[in-house]
Amino acid sequence: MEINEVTSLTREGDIAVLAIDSPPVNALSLAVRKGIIDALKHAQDDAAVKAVVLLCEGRTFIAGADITEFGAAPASPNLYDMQDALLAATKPVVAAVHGSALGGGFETALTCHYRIASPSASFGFPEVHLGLIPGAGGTQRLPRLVGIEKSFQLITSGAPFNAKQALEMGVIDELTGENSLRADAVAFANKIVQDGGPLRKIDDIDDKVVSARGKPEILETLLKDADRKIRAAYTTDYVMRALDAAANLPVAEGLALEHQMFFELMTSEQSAALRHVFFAERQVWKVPGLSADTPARAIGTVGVIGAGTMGGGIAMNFLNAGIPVKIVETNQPALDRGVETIRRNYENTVKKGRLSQEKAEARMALLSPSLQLEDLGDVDLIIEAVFENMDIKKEVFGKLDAIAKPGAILATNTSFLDVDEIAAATSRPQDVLGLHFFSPANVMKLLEIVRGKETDPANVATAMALAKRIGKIGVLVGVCFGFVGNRMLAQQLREMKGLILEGAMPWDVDRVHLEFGFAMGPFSVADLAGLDLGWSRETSTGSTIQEILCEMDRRGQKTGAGYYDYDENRRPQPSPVVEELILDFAAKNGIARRTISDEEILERCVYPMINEGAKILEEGIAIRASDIDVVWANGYGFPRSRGGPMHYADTVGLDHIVARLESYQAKLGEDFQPAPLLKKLATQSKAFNA
Ligand code: T1G
Repeated sequence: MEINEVTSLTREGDIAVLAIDSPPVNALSLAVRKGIIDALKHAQDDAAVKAVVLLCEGRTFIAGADITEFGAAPASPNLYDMQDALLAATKPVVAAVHGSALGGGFETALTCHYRIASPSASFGFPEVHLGLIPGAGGTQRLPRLVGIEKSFQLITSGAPFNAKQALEMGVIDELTGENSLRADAVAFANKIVQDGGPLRKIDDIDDKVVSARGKPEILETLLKDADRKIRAAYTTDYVMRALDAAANLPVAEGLALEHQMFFELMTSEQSAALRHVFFAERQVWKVPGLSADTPARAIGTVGVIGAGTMGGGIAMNFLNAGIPVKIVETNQPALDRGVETIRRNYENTVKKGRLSQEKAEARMALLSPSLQLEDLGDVDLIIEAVFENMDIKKEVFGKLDAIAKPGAILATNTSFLDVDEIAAATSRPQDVLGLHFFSPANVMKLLEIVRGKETDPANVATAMALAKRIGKIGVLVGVCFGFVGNRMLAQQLREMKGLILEGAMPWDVDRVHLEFGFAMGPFSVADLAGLDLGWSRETSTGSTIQEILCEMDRRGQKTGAGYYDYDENRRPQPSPVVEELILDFAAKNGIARRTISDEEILERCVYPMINEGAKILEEGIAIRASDIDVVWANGYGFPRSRGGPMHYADTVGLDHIVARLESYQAKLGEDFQPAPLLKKLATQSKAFNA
């Protein structure tokens, strides 16, 4: 019988099967909550029904609360009303899990009397990734099954665990067949009915938490031993308080405290920002005008030109996905170095236990080194990662035009050059696009896919599909100097270098960025990347602090000194040498230094980036503001808990951003002139991410 548009109840003998069918992930939307409540009432009222199986159609069990409802006015019945209906059931309810039982989905299963799962199923509380804690009983019921210690690990990490581990921990009662979940669930329910016995409720179990009662040192030790990220997460304190309640309070009081803390977090700016990034990272795949069924070309083999840091890292992405790669260099030593670097990377991953030796060897076996560009004549996609020079790139693409097979995609890894100009060096501009990987290319999730004015839409679709296949977040961008990320980065670089001449020191600028939430400050990042990128002693003019540092052989971490001094463990220290250098440089250039506030440092490093983002949107270089947020959260370490530069601007208020930019414009010039789109939105009291 259909209960509502997403819920049905069907009888199988004495068992009622309550099925949820709410694509894409059976999230606990209002309709799903209503459907479960109404279906349970039907099952309760039907004397012929002896037990209920709760399962989902589609790819997964309930994957959580419906995050799209967050921030909106709560709709009744809420998640707790639905759980109360399950808790009040007088007939056994068996949750039958496949796919991922996450967050509120897992918590729903914990309010059922029994839980079974298919072997490929997984469970987890990913709430902390959204700046939340489990808010529907997870922090009170999981400890009653697995204890405080295991609950601390699972909830603070947000890590999923598989069905086998769930069985071992006592989270589920039985594993089903991989393709017989429904039948096995009905059989399990029948057995429960035949066995009789009292209904089993987690809320009545105490033995797993009583051992931690009155022992706060248990949680204190867990926190002390936790890794740095968990200790630093603002949600960890909330988890600690919730688990302390699980150990020491009756379940009703623990639930009340959990609910209160959950709502406190749900209404926080951090959680709103993290939820924004969650959805933004799923929006990037939606390209207006590119229908979902645009045929993507099959990419069976890839050619990479250049076996340096970028070329080797790029090649690894495809080897990791099981795609054969031909890697080409101009000379044997460079080729050998490149191949050896890839091999060493895999060996290190094997040593860390994150990859089997067998898989590492299988990936290396897919790599074919060559000195001949002609060997790329049969591959489906060629990516060049040669020196960042337009003439060199145009020469390479001219050669590829003659070598590559018809229909092969020719991609440049350039990080800021004009892709249209490169495409014009071939007779097939429709097959040319940019694939801008971020270093280290085998690690960074972001891939800027640069669409040329003549790039064939099928090639765009192919590149987007390939990005997914190699585990990247592919953001489609247009052609301009620096595309999205580097174009905005140029604003930050200009301001940070000006600030240290006008009165701040590199460590002041970095501290402000760290306090804002960046993992590293921009000067530390520069030292890590190397201050001599694009620098040469022959052409150095000594006209900037960075050039002078390079001339002093202070080229960053790799030389033990850059903007910072580094000890033998590469720990950075503010450098008296650099401080003196900056003061002398400012004096020689007639710059009267002044005290610069943290607020000015932050505003001058971030607001011009936001302003550039507005121009990027106006020019159509980025499809949507949230794409810009995805670029910065995944390519440049912009704190996810701030949502990305454009979301952060919305949080601050665009009118405030405009006012501050105009104030700096009056003092510092046209670099701060607000973009027309920014001014328009501010005037209309609108936001970037409407
Ligand atoms: N609510 C609403 N929509 C969701 C959703 C959710 N929880 N999860 C996914 N979607 C949408 C997503 O936006 C995308 O939409 C589509 O589903 C496919 O997602 C009280 C409060 C389940 C592992 O954090 O981890 O419960 O773009 O591309 O790669 O304590 O989605 O297609 O229109 O990611 O196969 C806790 C989040 C919520 C799980 C599937 N749950 N989701 O991955 O597909 S908070 C989560 C995921 C909570 C309780 C608290 C993944 C997935 P569209 P997808 P996938």
